Amino acid sequence: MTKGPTLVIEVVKATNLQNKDLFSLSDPYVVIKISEGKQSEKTSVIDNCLNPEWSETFRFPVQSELISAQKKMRPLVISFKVKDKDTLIDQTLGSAELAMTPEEIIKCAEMHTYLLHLRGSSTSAVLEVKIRANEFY
Ligand SMILES: [Ca+2]
Repeated sequence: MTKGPTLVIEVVKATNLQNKDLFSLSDPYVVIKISEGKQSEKTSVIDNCLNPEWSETFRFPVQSELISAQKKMRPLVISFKVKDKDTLIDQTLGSAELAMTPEEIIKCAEMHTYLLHLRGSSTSAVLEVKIRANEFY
């Protein structure tokens, strides 16, 4: 049981992803990282799909990240990278970041939906995520 603030992040879905596979469609999954990348999680891979729906929820205990963000007067950065699963090297289909101040996180008790436009995508792809903060896990 982890005490302290926890970020609850649901990766809902992506729309209009770029196709990077030659003979089929991309096989997307999402990598989530908190701040300097000490914590990361990934969704499952959805084969052959440009509009994947994951609806997967992850919990990140962020007490030490919040303290360090407060000290450095910086927001906490949550980064999302959508990748295409391949046999050799997984290519990036697009990425997005969300910066939240410690105050915003503490106040974020209800689920907020964010529509993130993916950088590096030639197809104006959008990633939908939901975020809320729990005081205790
Ligand atoms: Ca692939």
